[in-house]
Amino acid sequence: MPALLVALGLALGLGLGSGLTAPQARAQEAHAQPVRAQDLPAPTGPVLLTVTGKIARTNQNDAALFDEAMLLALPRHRIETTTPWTDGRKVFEGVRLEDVLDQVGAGAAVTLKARALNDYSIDIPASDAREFDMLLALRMDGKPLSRRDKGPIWIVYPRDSVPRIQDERYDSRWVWQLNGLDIR
Ligand SMILES: Nc1nc2c(c(=O)[nH]1)N[C@H]1C(S)=C(S)[C@@H](COP(=O)(O)O)O[C@H]1N2
Ligand SMILES: [Mo]
Repeated sequence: MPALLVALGLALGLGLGSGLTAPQARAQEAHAQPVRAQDLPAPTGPVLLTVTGKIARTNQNDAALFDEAMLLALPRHRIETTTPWTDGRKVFEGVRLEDVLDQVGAGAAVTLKARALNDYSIDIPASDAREFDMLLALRMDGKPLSRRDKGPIWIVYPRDSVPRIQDERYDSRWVWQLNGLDIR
């Protein structure tokens, strides 16, 4: 019984502790976010991705719009993996989701609400981007992803190299036809 009481006390103490420190930690993060006078350059081609929400850099009202050239100006990365939706090992190329988050000053992101052209939408923990280096893939086996086949942007996880993300919870975050990220 005493052990149970100690455990209960600890649990309550931890809950109270985090409740008190969380807002302060958040405030510090907000201050750490660099204030940039310079906005993002405006897109010149068709807009593929619109980022909204808690971002520090914008190029149209409160949003950051990206055309293909803006995305591909970021460092290119690749992930080679099988997927439940394709046959055999595929080479996905694109840019790291985290680099896009950095571009828009989304350092305080907790949740990314991802939206697709087909109105699919799902919340992705921002920590995934740091943990797994997901891609915003624009090409598969060297060919642009077409709208009728998962394009123009597909969120790709390194599925083959990380066994614990080989499950339905993570599969549902492989948003294809991605066109929006709302940063919360
Ligand atoms: N754009 C878009 N991406 C999507 C979905 C969708 O309906 N639209 N479904 C998600 C879910 S819930 C899963 S489990 C996987 C696989 O979907 P499938 O079972 O329809 O192949 O893709 C994810 N990505
Ligand atoms: Mo799903």
